[in-house]
Amino acid sequence: MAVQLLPQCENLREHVETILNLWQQDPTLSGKQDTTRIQASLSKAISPTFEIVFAGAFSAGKSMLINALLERELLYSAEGHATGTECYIGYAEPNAERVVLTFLSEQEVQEQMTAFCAFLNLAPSLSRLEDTALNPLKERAEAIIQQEGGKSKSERAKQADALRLLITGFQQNRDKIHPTENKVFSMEQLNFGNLREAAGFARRGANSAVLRKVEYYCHHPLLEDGNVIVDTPGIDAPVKADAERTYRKIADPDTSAVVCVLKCAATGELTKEETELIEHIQSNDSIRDRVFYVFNRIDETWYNAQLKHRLENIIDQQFRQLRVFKTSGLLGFYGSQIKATTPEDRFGLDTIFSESIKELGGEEETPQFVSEFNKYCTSGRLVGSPFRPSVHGYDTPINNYVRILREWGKPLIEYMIKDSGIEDFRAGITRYLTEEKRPQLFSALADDLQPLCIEMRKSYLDLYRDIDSQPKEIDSMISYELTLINQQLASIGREFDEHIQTVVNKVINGENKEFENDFRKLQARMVRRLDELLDTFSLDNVYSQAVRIRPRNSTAPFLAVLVEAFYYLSNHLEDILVESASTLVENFFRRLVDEVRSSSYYRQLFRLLGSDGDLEKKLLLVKEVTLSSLVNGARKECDRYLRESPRFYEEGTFSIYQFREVLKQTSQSYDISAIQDAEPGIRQLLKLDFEPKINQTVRSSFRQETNNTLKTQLLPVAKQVADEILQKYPEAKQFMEATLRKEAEEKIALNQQRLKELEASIDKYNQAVSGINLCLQALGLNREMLPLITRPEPSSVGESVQILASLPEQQVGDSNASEAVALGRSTPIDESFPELDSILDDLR
Ligand SMILES: Nc1nc2c(ncn2[C@@H]2O[C@H](COP(=O)(O)OP(=O)(O)OP(=O)(O)O)[C@@H](O)[C@H]2O)c(=O)[nH]1
Ligand SMILES: [Mg+2]
Repeated sequence: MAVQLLPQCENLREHVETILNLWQQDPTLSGKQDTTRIQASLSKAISPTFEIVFAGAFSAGKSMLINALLERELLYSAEGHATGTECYIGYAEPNAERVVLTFLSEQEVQEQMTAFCAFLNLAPSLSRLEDTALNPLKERAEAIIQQEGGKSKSERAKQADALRLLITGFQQNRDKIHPTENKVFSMEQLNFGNLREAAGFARRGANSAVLRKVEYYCHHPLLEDGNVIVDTPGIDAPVKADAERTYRKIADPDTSAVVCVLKCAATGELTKEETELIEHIQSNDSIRDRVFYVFNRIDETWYNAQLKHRLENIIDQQFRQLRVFKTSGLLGFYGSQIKATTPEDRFGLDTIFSESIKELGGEEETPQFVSEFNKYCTSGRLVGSPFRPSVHGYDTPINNYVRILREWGKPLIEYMIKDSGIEDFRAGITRYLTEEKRPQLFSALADDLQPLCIEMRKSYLDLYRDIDSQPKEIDSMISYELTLINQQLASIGREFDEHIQTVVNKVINGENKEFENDFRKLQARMVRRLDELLDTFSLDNVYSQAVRIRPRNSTAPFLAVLVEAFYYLSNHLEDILVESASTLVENFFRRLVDEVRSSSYYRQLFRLLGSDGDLEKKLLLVKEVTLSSLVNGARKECDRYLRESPRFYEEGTFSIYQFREVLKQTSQSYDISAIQDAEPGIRQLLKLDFEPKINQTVRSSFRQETNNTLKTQLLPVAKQVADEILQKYPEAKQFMEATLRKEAEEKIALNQQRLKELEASIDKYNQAVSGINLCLQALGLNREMLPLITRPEPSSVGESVQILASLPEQQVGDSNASEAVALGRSTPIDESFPELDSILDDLR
């Protein structure tokens, strides 16, 4: 089944992989495009096999269509759920036809049985698959089929029938089923004399139930060149696991093309499952547009004008410009089979159909094809043809069939086969497989590679130009570097300024996490401190303080007590706010200095000056100014706490009510005891006045103060520093002159190294692309070739470098055409890359 690639294409995988590796290794390129699509198209192009999967609704006629395509009865085709396993049909030499059968493992059989039992609400013990457990289960399944009135009468009956077949299959093939492995048998091991017998075994329902995979190897020209036809269970098969197998096959990267067999000729509409199938097909990169849509059962539209009309609408609206075929697998297949029959065997009734005829009480049962044939003769399809068959209502279908064929013979059969559309389908598939497939697969690969190559070529040339434009002598490198100093100083200053702006903006917008944390701590400390102060301050002390101020008097007004308490609270709160604000500023600047130190502009500044040019010192100065400004702000803020808020004394507020109550209490006597008794009330009063003030501070005014201070202190300094850095040119020049020699030496060496690597990459790229282009040419593809890279002449070295000088001779080739491709001259590529000329001009 292996396919011989053209000699020019033998190293295709290697070439494409070289390009992909170069792409992956280059960090500037690797993230830009996804290469999985290229890998998929590469494996398709060089794969020895090409799997064509037939998929569609169950009973759409997939198996019949494959039989018709190959003109032999290979696959089991029947009403109801016929195919339960994947069947592969590959190529064999005429005398080497064979079948390979892969059986389920006992474990898999058990899993399937358990699933059926769960559906049927049966709870048998299946720990060991002994007949003692299986026979009663089979009887239960048969009973269910009877109850439901037949095996296809309901979903329950269908599942019961599937279970029955599975049990029978397991019992009959026990010797071929391993506990955990999938055993594989050749035809000879199973004592089948030929493919027909083996296929007959696999077709039987019970056997097919325990088969995991069937592989046929047949002699047919369609299967040459590695083509493999795959038959699958219907996507809406009543046995869920079977349907899932089909979906898995559709997603499988081994699947290369799909024949989507649709049933809408018989139903007049696309089902939900069919639409889903089409979507699934489209999402597999291994399939792309390699899809054939077959509207099978077309014969049904011949007897029903409405169906015909609906089918035409569907095709017109949804399948225009796609590969569409209309077929009758049934008429096409049996037509091909009865061509070889004679009046003596009653046109196949005694041979091909002998099994399906089985006499029923002396009367023969009509095979499906015979009825369909008679229907065909009266369908109107023969109008305008030389045939005039008549079906007599008074005679049996079988007699009509034999008589008509006797009268009209082979020409009528030929006519019907033509009508069945099978020949057109076969011709279409054959043309695709023999003429279009290979070129198309390679073309798809080239299409996928093209954008990648264009990107690589551009990137390599840009890099080449960049390295090449840099001085190659130490002295010129030094003067080149010196010319850059001004520019570098300016960008250091600009980056510093931008950095500070970003930091300040983040604080203002509340996006600096650490700063927000610190500020929240400040808020919490203020609120907690107020509570502590209210809880712990001593009224005795406050009262004594008020009395002490006026030595002439031995008592003090309640208001004086309040006044002292106000001073006490405000002063203590000020202490805590000042302390917290200092911590906030300290932390903020510590982080800022750390960030600045680890920035690239800071390193660059060191490189140019050998120091940071007092940058850090300046930041610390700003810190001091910011700190004192914010401490002042904090003091001012807390000083204002001394003023009672006017709301506090407003008529009708709780605070004024409380004030009066306390006043009443304190005026009871003139010694300290009245004040002491009023202590809870006084605390309450203080709380009512202070809480809103603190809230205002921590939630709004002090935050605003902080933001403003940072902004007004930091931003102007950042600008000023940027300017100062720019002024450092003389210092930088002096310093750099001393260090540049060593740096220049290193840089030149590095550039040489980079250039060497780049040249090696370009050579590798060119070799790979020439290899691919030669393969594309050998296939006779009339398409744009992949772009080669013509390395520009180095600007300071006079000699011209012929880039492909290192190409092996056989790749450059003898013919002028292939030489032109290999050298990247006068091919369609040059026209598609006009920018190359301008790059070359620039470099010269
Ligand atoms: N009228 C008519 N019947 C057809 C045609 N093709 C297939 N059939 C019948 O439809 C039934 C199902 O055919 P299969 O080939 O088993 O269909 P399938 O798609 O393989 O079905 P599953 O394997 O069960 O998914 C059989 O009885 C066929 O004889 C057709 O073109 N016209
Ligand atoms: Mg089938």
